[in-house]
Amino acid sequence: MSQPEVQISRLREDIQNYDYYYYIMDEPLISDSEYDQLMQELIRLEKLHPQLITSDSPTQRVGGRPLPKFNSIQHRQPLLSLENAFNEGDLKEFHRRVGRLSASADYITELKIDGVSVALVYEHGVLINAATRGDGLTGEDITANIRTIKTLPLRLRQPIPRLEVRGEVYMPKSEFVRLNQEKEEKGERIFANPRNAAAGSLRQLNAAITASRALSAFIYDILYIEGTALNTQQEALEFLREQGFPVNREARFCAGIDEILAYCTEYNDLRHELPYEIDGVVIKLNQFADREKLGFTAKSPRWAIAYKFPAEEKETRLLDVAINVGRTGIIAPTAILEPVSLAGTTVSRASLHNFDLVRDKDIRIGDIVLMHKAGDIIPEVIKSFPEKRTGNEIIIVPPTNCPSCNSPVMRPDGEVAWRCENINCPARLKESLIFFASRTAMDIDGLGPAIIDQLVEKGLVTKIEDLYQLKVEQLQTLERSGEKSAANIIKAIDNSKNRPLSRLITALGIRHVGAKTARILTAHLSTIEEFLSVQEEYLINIPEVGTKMAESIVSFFAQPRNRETIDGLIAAGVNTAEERVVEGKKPLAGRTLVLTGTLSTLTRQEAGEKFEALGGKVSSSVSKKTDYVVVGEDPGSKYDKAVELGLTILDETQFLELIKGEE
Ligand code: 3BD
Repeated sequence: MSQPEVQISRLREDIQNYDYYYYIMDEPLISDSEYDQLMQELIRLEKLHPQLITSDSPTQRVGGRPLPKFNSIQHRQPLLSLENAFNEGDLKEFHRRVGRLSASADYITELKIDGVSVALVYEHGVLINAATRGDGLTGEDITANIRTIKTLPLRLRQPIPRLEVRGEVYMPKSEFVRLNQEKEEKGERIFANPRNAAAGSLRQLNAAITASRALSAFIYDILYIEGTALNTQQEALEFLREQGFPVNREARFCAGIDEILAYCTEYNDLRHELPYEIDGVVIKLNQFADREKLGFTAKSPRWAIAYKFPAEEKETRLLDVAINVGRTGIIAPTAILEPVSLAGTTVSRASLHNFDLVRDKDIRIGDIVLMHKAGDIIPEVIKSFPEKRTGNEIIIVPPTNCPSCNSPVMRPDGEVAWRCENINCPARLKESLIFFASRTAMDIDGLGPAIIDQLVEKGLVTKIEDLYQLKVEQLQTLERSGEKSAANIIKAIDNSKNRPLSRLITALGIRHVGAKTARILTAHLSTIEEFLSVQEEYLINIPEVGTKMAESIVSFFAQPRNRETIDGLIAAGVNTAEERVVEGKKPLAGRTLVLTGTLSTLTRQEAGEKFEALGGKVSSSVSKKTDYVVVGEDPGSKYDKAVELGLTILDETQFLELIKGEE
């Protein structure tokens, strides 16, 4: 193998190993920044040697262009269904049937993940294709989408000649909540539950969209394997885990029906504590030899059954509808409910999302409504019961004017949401200020909703920039929600003047621009002035920026009111330039470097000093622990040793790039 080949394959192996410990063993071996450095190094080497890129490289999770459509894939093995059990009686009946035909009554119980069923095929240990379940015989080719799921291995830990597995792709509850919040802010239709969100995210012809959603998966079944003999489900799960698959840890060995019933009860109670949604338990015979004795019906195995948890739905009364005005002006109806206990909490409010939905579901004030929790977290009205009406119910319609500032409400083309378009609306201002001061934005400690509410009500703050004119005496006049003294809040406001530009951009609350996007933008635009004059054409040339985002940014900075805010912030002394260099920044801490040969633009001494200034250590001898070997003209034996050990070797240009990237 050539030198770059060795370096690349070492890096890949390392990253794959770190991934395994991070995603599968929940035991990170290195820090995120160390991991990022390895990844960046691999990307750099692959850019230099594109002919060495392989499909199982960790850099290849999102690649390629959007597909014109999904191809269909014929499953080699038909994917079976499961029979359902809804109560104890059904489970006992299943156990009796099993007992008549099987030698043992050893079961494995698994959580029934509420996701999307998929089948994956690996050849010689490399993921070669992935398909949805479809009708069990034919599914859709979603290989590109599956590759973006970080918890699924692109390469197994052993080169199994052929392995086909099935599992469930799911969206964690927290990601479901985040995604729907984002969609609601954009005025887009939200997903009803994590399963729909997972399905919608997987069925994206553009895999970059799938990649932006934190999907995960659990693998639970081997459809086909070559070269390994397995005798029980327990062994199969262990084997899958060893190969690097995410395997759910709650699976349990159960000897007989009593243990099965106990498992079902236990997890019915525990389900709200889990970070992913489950809708039941799957009970499977453990011994494969026993399974053979039982065989299959037309569609499902006789040796397994799915116990479905009872639905968590409750009836209550809709007492009233509150109208909420969000930061972006979205006017959303909120249901005020007679309190009802549901899936582990008491529910008394629920977002009704938008007025179209209220109309379509025919929900009226005074109605008896059926409630559940989307994603096991977010209370939602499923439906009303028109047959239970008394005639006194009130139909809910969108307000014609903003409940806060009374300006007329509008509905932008193609959106489901009505909006208050007055950027000086007090309700919008409050939400904007809460967001501006929040942890991900300007991080102003102590300036929370209670204080902001009073500042706006008393007219002490009528626009964002007013925050920086506040005096201690003014804050002292407020009814204080406690802990933080007026002086501390003023100090925190003052401190926020030194935040990096990316935080200020986040804090402005430009539509489609979150914290991550803001950091991407400020890597290209390093002063607020550049933002003020930026053109759409420039923005869409940034890989992560799309047309919608570019439009939104340009339109934001074109609005006179927003320009005034920025002028006000500049006048107040808020930092509007690129990230200030933080003192004591040591991105290369823990890294060691060896220099050999003559460099052309700087001396070895100077090179070493630059490396040390970033926290790195310079050593005079090469060992396995050396992170980088910088090679100049006429290198000595250190170079040969570095090659022998397969270390990362940098030429002068690469070294300068490394330093520059970290300064
Ligand atoms: C889970 C079948 C067998 C291998 C057939 C026993 C029906 C969806 O966590 N085991 C699980 C889960 C689902 C399973 C099997 N084990 N089948 C399992 C399953 N831990 N959800 N399912 N499926 C998967 C299905 N999907 C869509 C349409 C019809 N059926």
